[in-house]
Amino acid sequence: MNFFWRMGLLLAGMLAVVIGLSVITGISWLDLSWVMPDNVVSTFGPTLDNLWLVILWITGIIFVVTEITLLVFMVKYRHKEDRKADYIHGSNKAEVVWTSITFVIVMALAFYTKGIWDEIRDPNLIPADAYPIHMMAKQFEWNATYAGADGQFGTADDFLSLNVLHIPVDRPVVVQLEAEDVIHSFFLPEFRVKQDAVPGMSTLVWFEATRTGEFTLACAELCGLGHYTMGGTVIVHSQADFQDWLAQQQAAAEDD
Ligand SMILES: [Cu+2]
Repeated sequence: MNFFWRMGLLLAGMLAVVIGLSVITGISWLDLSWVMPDNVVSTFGPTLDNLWLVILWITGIIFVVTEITLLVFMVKYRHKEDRKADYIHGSNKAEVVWTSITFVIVMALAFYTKGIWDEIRDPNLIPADAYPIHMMAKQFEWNATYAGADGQFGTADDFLSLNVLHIPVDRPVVVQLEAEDVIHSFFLPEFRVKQDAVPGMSTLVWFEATRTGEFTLACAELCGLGHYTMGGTVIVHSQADFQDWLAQQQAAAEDD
């Protein structure tokens, strides 16, 4: 059996495994929802998902083209009796070409994403009516502080919610994120929110829930032995329920 046949059989085998797996698991080639589930509940989430898919397609196509080229060259330039290898010193032309292509792609992505980046990350563009919450991360819990009736933090009517972040639907929320001990990462997968909490730093992160329900709060930074337990819940209330919950907590805080 010559070399081409062996390579052909190998490729056919790999293809059969991939197709077999996709048939057995019912996962389609073009449906990528199993990679990025369609469970997004924040206003900017769909834009981020879309961006992620665009980048996945670009890198995916480059990956496939590169691997095919590698295979073709492996076959084309395989060992043959009486064929000697050439010593070459690299190619300036090739270097310039692939560096330029990469540069253009990265710059295009930078301009394409600037709007959404500003919207999410620019501290000056945080919605003015965002509801403020202070979040202190520590090994291994999330302490959310609410300002209480006076709307001021650091006063007697502040109250704490441990590992459960209560927020209203359809209203921006701005979380002031801090860490007490080591670096943690505030991760709300369904909101497509992830932000490091760094000791000594105060970071603002905002988002707006688009529907009510219970969602995941997790730490996405390996922060110690108990890291895996550093989880919680985000409860998105209707606006009225949120006001009721606030009133209840405030009343309880005043009783103390
Ligand atoms: Cu942590």
